Amino acid sequence: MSKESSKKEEQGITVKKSENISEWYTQVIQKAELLEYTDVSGCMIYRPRAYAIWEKIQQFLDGEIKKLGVQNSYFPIFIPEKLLTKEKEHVEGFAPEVAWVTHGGNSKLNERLAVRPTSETIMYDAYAKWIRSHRDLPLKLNQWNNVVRWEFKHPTPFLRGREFLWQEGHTAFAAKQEADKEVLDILELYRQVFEDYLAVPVILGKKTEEEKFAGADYSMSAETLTPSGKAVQACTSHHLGQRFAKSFDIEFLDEKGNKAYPYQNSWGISTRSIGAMIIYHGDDKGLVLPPKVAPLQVVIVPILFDDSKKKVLEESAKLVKQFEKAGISVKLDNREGYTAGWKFNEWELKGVCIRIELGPKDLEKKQAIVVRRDNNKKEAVKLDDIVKFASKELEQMQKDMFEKAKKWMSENTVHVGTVEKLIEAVNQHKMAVIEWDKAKNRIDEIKEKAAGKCLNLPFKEYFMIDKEDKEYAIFAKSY
Ligand code: 86X
Repeated sequence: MSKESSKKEEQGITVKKSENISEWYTQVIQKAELLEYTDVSGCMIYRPRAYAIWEKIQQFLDGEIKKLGVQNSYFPIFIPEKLLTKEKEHVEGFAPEVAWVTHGGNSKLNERLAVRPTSETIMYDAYAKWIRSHRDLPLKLNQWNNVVRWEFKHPTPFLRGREFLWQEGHTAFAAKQEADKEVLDILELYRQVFEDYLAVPVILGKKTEEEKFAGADYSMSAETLTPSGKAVQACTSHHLGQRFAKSFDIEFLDEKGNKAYPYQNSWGISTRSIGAMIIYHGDDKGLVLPPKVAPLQVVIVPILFDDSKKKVLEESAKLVKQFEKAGISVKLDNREGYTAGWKFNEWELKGVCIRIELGPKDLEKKQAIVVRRDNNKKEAVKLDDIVKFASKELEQMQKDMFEKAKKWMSENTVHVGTVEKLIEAVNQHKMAVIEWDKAKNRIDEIKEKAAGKCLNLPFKEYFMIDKEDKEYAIFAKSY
């Protein structure tokens, strides 16, 4: 049996995105070799294709936060119970999700240790030692790490799991204004991650009092409605005020020699963002990745016949060199034992942005066929122009994918005048925009009748409908 036929039945996605999006999603994630299940529910293996996407996000964001003066660091994964519960309010709601280490080998520990669900407590315990004078401020540390939250809801790859990857930034300032400004600076960087890298449109806004982080004075978020009809929040930027400073005794002497508490922020973006991107852009053939986060941007598939094989492979190898020189990631698929058609399907499944087909007939005409993954656009391009052409197409593809996603989201966002209409819209898996005054006392009813929640109160620029001074709220079902 050829390699091809033995693999055939596993190759494609067997369900349409429009027919069963959750089954489609599960298949894409496994068949595109992104994540693998393990025996621990909610804990998944990030295979190289998934991790590479995360690395693209990291590269961008890490560079940007360093420009803001943030430094990377690492704190222990184990947090003593006494520390975790020091700021009462913030732990209360989360307590059922904490995973505990109780034993080392056979001996019981004197104090059980939490596996970090987030690092505020362990970091601020250290901040209390490090912050003494106004000269020690601002202090801006970040961690790229993993966190564990022992959820009992059904896990969804990337979107809901018990262990995930993120960055958590924790900063302390002498003045509230500086902290307030940073909350927005970070939110803008997160917007760029979503819109400019993942090609996912987001709505920035403030969390309501009910939805904000309990340890925060206020929380900002970026929200998106995915084509499954459920919204995703994959990042938040909080202003913690002086609450943690007070419970962790973080005090400093200000310029006049008076004792003061610093103002703190914390902010994070997680691998959830990748899940939102996959649901948005994938299609019935599999993954579609925006060029800026695609681990592989171009694949060259030579069409091989015995008599012309050598020449075609030589020319393909030349193209590879040119792409590499231009900084475009490229692979030559010269595997034997698979037909060209089978390879096309495979690279489509894995979301490679551009496929180049090169056969002997093309070679005679000094051209190759270039196919774009997102819209299937096919064009014969002269070999001399191919790298330039492909690089333009990659840029265009990045833009087109975002515009398409943005259009989809706006078409699925409805403005409603009453809570009744809102419940109807959310039940139709839409995002509903309503005057906050009309909805704020009926949150429980909305939750009950539509299984929806308030995502955030969007910034003015999103829904300046008629009355500038009105505050709006967006509602949807959510992951
Ligand atoms: C909230 C707050 C904050 C830094 C972020 O949203 C961004 C990055 N942290 C995280 N949060 C918790 O504080 C929390 C605490 C415990 Cl004990 C828990 F089990 C789960 C939690 N989940 C979220």
